[in-house]
Amino acid sequence: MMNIKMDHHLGHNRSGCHYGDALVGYLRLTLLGCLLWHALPANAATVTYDFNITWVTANPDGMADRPTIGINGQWPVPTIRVNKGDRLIVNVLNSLGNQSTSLHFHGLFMSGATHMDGPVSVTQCPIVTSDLPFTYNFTVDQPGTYWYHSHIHGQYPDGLRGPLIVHDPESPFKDMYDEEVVMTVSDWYHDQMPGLLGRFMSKANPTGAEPVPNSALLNDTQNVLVPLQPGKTYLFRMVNIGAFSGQYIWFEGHNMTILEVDGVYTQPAEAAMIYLAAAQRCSFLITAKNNTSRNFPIVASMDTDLFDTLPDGLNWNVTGWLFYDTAGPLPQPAVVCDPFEPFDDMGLVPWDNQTILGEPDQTIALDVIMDNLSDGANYAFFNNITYVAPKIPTLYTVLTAGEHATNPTVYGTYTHPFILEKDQVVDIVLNNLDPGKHPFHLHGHNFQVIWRSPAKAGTSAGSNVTAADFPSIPMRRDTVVLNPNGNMVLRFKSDNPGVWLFHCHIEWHVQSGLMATFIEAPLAVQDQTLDTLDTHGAAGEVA
Ligand SMILES: *[C@@H]1O[C@H](CO)[C@@H](O)[C@H](O)[C@H]1NC(C)=O
Ligand SMILES: *[C@@H]1O[C@H](CO)[C@@H](O)[C@H](O)[C@H]1NC(C)=O
Ligand SMILES: *[C@@H]1O[C@H](CO)[C@@H](O)[C@H](O)[C@H]1NC(C)=O
Ligand SMILES: *[C@@H]1O[C@H](CO)[C@@H](O)[C@H](O)[C@H]1NC(C)=O
Ligand SMILES: *[C@@H]1O[C@H](CO)[C@@H](O)[C@H](O)[C@H]1NC(C)=O
Ligand SMILES: [Cu+2]
Repeated sequence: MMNIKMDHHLGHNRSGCHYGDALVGYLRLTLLGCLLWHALPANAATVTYDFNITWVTANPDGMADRPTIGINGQWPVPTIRVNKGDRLIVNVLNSLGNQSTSLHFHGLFMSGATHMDGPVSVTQCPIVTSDLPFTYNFTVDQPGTYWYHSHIHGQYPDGLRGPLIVHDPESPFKDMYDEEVVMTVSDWYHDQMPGLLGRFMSKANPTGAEPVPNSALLNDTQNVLVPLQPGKTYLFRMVNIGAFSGQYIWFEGHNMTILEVDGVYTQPAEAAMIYLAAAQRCSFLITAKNNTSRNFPIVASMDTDLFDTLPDGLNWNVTGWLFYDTAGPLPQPAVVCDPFEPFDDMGLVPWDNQTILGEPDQTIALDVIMDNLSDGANYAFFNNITYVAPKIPTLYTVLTAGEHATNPTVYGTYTHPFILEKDQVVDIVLNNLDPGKHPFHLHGHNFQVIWRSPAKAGTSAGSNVTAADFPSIPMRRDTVVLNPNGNMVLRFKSDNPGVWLFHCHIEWHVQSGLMATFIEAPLAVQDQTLDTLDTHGAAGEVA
């Protein structure tokens, strides 16, 4: 009885996803007999995706055909779906021909599997064009709304980004809705990233003005119709898979009941409008009207405060509709004249009521600075360091440095390494010396946001913050916006040995250096990773 495995050893099939097979396997197994079903984790399947990464042509805003990075000949790229507890295998074959690639699974902790995290030069070498796939292989133990994207050379805005949904049979909210709607929001460029990056990081752009997107997309298109049936309640899982712009999102005539941010369940919270920065996720309930008398606009509006200029003719809004009346008109959204007042995520309370972690054992203080270097281009700095990728991925240095792995100097100054000891409470104190918003993301963790100066307070708030100002049950997520000239304190426990990037998720600022490397419990990383490689002979995967 214990020999029964949920693994399906699926063959390679270029047509894509095997979730259906895994589900069939699960159903078949549950039919094997009631005696088994208490003994086995009902959802511990292996879910395999074969991704052949290729160039395709796409034109999601109807304004310009452009080469776009697709999967298995298609764009938009597929949504990855697993159940909590599943093993996820993604075989990545790079058929681009002219670019390397990699995949990061944003928000997943990769416990014991830091070598599967995806950032090139940090935990792996690039996946080059070849006829051999690179296999990502890890278990997923968190529920909620995530996404996957390329983590090399500012590549994901060229198309290689999509949702990753972790279903939770034990969700505390599972009885509150009838259906689920996955929806992405994003900015979109007509030009490809290599050219845009060259112009951005150049002495011809000394102020570091970021390229302004050409349009906004809802679900990788415009004018998306979301069919709703009267009387039903829907769980929307919304992901900002964009490169740069935060988005204000609202549904005319309907409130949202927020239940999750970045994979963290929350106490239900009512919102009329939300703000999703690049890389943030939110799931919320929308209760349908009980009649089909009209259709209602859905609006996403790019945060133009981030743009240095507003080019003539730019439409920074995108519209879709809650589609009740298939024969009825699609009304234009009402113009909102008042300043936007999105729901403040600092007001969220995690469902698990996790209380604030104790006093920090280590505090990492980072000033966010934009400045020019002698090549005339504009760079982003934490303190006085702008990140430069090492030639050897940082994880490989951990694995080969022996006892010296605890000495930050072996990683090179410009990877901006911080060594964290196992199971400590760590504070990251961020001071924004820049007038822009920056959504900060930590790999391998989520964090408690124990302090954030309010949106318009600037430098005037937060210089005298004490523990008395911290909430007893702080909001937790994996990506959070640092306000213009503001400050913020993030707290987490270093309980996940690995090499984890901490960075701004605006892809322009990743390229201009707003990153640091957290090397967490390096000696434990040596034990766990070398074990994995030895036992399973997978050394080729990381080489
Ligand atoms: C994935 O990893 C598990 C555990 O290390 C291993 O048993 C399995 O063979 C791996 N699968 C693939 C396809 O590499
Ligand atoms: C968004 O697109 C995905 C596939 O890319 C699809 O599964 C989903 O149903 C779409 N959502 C809506 C609201 O159209
Ligand atoms: C339909 O909704 C309206 C307004 O929300 C409410 O007053 C009415 O009682 C509802 N009707 C039914 C049959 O639920
Ligand atoms: C986008 O929507 C906002 C809110 O209704 C409105 O103020 C703005 O004028 C719109 N922008 C464009 C270009 O239509
Ligand atoms: C940054 O400043 C610190 C403190 O003044 C100094 O020790 C360090 O060498 C500087 N790093 C770089 C890269 O200049
Ligand atoms: Cu930034």
